[in-house]
Amino acid sequence: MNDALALPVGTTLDRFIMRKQEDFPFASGELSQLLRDIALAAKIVSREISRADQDTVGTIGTQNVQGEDQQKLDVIANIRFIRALRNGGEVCTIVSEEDEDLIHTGNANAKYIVAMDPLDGSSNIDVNIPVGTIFGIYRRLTDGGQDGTLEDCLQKGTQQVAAGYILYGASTMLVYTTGCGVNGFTYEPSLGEFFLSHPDIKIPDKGRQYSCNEANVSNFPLGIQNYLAFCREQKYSSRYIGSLVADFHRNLLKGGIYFYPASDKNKTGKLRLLYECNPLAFIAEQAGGQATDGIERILDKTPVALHERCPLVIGSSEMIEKVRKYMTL
Ligand code: AHM
Ligand code: MG
Repeated sequence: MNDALALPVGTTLDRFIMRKQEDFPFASGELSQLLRDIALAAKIVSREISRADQDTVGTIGTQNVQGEDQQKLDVIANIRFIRALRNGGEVCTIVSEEDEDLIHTGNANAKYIVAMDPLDGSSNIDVNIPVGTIFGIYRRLTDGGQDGTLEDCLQKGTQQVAAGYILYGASTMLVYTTGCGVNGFTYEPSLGEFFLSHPDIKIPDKGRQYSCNEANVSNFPLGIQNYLAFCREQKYSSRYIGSLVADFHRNLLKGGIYFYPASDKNKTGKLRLLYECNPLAFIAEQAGGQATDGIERILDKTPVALHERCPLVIGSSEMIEKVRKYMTL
């Protein structure tokens, strides 16, 4: 059921979540609380990002599990989201880009798992370019009373009960789905509230923008190279921020395609299946778009490791179909 159209622009996120919950008579309210916890952490991280002072900007001198330099804000965002999820009580276990192992919250009876990239694109932070948080939510498979397990976390994307992202840009936006369409909320800092600003988002079936790191083109698979040549022939616009949430968000609203394929440098692509590709794939599909690794639907992929990477081609449906054709030629 999708009652978003019945709720006017300007509805607060809290009211929206509550009204959605009322559509499901047996809903316990736990997922609603979890979404509110994420929104709380988003407000705090938004404040830290806009502050951008010497306590928050720059590297911290350590590397994350991927071997990438950790920014101070990576660490701050990770702490803020973990704290909100732990205190909220609805999540037993978290997978984070910033932590090699599972993070157990101590809420062993909680039934949800969250996979998240607390601050994606953070290498852009010191040049004031938009960054984002990405999250996917799963119901645990194991019984409560114990910490979540690897099996609980390595579920297919189709098993997500909700997914979303927060874009910290000119304004801060939270966009999420629970499988009943996609809705976007804009944060009003002076009131401390997210308000519904983009109800029932639908991605245009086709667009004229493509987003990829063209410096890697000679290493892309041939099908992708040929598709890129097609985009250039068609005089599509190249639009690449290098911040996945921002590139995805633009394409979601205007129509377009984002791809980060496998290359010689990144043999299985760069982006992470659990907390980058799966949540955005769920949102793309709910908005009428598609997401593939070039061959297989992202949401059908069976994860085998917490931090595994996979190629991503995501966006407007007709553009993805075109890529699929080029990949099979
Ligand atoms: P991160 O999770 O370390 O921030 O890396 C993911 C980011 C995406 O936001 C972005 O689309 C991509 O990496 C950019 O990669 P590249 O610089 O290779 O084009
Ligand atoms: Mg990331």
